[in-house]
Amino acid sequence: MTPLRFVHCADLHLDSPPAGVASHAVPFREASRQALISIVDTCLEQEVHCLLIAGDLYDRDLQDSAPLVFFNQQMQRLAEAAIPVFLIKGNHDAANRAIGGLLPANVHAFLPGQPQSELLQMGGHQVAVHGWSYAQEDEAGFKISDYPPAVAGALNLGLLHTALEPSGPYAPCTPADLFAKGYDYWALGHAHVFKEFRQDACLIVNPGMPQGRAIDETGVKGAYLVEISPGQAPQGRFFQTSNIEWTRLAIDARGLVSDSDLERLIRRKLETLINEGRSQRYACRLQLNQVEPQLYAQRYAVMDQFQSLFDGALDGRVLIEAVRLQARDQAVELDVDESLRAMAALVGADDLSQSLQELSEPLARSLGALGQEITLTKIGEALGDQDPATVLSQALSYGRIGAPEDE
Ligand SMILES: [Mn+2]
Repeated sequence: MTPLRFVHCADLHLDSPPAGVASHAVPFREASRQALISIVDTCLEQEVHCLLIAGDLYDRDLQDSAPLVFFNQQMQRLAEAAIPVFLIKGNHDAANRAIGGLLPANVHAFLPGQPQSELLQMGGHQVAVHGWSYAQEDEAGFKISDYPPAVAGALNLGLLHTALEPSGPYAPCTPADLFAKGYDYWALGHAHVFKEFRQDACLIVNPGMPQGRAIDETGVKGAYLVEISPGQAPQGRFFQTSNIEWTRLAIDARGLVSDSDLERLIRRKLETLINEGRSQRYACRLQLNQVEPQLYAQRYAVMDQFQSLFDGALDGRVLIEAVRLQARDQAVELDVDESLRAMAALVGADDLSQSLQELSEPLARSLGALGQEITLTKIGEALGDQDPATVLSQALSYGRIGAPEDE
């Protein structure tokens, strides 16, 4: 007998716009639709027995019917291949009334309330699919004990949208609770990152989301293709469905004092990213670290310049979500003259404590915030048996008392 074969996806958030790139070309806005197309393509190519959708299909209550029409068209492609679809609602689409009505006949939406079971034959296997939809955003009252016991002699698949935490608003439960149900496979949703847990012949998977939408959803995103033979542990593999990859690109700008040098470095980094060939497109946050004072002083102009320069660069394969600059460490602007005068006064002074008093003030002024670090007390402590001139020249060089531990 051939194994039961299915695709499991979750958290599509269909048609929700990518954060921070709303003004961009249609391919970027439609990334979630492309991901759904990829999922359906895989279902057809792999001749799966069903598709499981574990919540947050939509981002919110629908404002218009466009995403619904698109979803139904894709489900119709599966209907033509006689592939059933099982879906539950998550916290984001709990309020969505469109789900459950107006769906193609091959799509079964589980209802809110008590978890329900669908028993059917697929690929020669007796299969029980158990599921339940959120009625509202907060489902803190959920109890895993409400899920039906495993049906003997069947392959048992559980659909659940959960944060997989012992308490909280998102259907609280733990992996141990899920293993205890005796199901073969748990199709989870909610965490936007891939997670899996195995115990004996049970596999719990959260496939992550099919397409990231914001800079905190970095990396390749996708869905999960699963095969189960009765009596054996499920086998699965993640497959990519995202065509835009969110990524943070960290660039060390140390030593670069012209924007054209920095521009060349960024371009090289972006080309390297593209050449890695992981994703069709990248939505990047450029994080420029250790920026020299000359450039940092013009940081707002630099941000605007690189944002417009690289947005849509490399044949439209790069999108800039944001440019962030971090100043170089120890980029302290000293008032050298004032400090040197104070040092000279100190070295030639009879009354050291009086001179220290006089010194600490210009030091504090010239070192700005670091003046708090170089206090009179600390100078006094550091002096000990050391030469005052050494202590002070270190303070001026490094912006702190004592030589730096490293570098
Ligand atoms: Mn969710």
